[in-house]
Amino acid sequence: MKPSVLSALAVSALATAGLLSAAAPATAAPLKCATGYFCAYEHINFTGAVLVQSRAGRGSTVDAPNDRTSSGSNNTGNQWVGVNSRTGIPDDDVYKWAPYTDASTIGSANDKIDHFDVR
Ligand SMILES: [Ca+2]
Ligand SMILES: [Ca+2]
Repeated sequence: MKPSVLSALAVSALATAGLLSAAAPATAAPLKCATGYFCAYEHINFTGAVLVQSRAGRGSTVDAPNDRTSSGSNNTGNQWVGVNSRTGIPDDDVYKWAPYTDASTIGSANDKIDHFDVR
């Protein structure tokens, strides 16, 4: 091949590689939760819709879309407790975030939390 053809092929290969990497649907980037806030996410690994973004103080109850939370990030100095509301029997604390902790998955509490208690 002539040098010009080789370079054209190289450029083409590079362009193709670039397009492929740009189009590849890498796992969704985690959403950053601001300092001082607690954030709850629809999906694991801090992805999907941000269901709760709150800096409510200790003693607060923070409502959340029912049965959707799958991960959460606690950037506050308070404990945040995910609560499953129940009828006829006491509500159930299904997951607890200690101050300044993240949970990329929440095990058996997945898609159960209906509100958060800040303690
Ligand atoms: Ca979910
Ligand atoms: Ca529930």
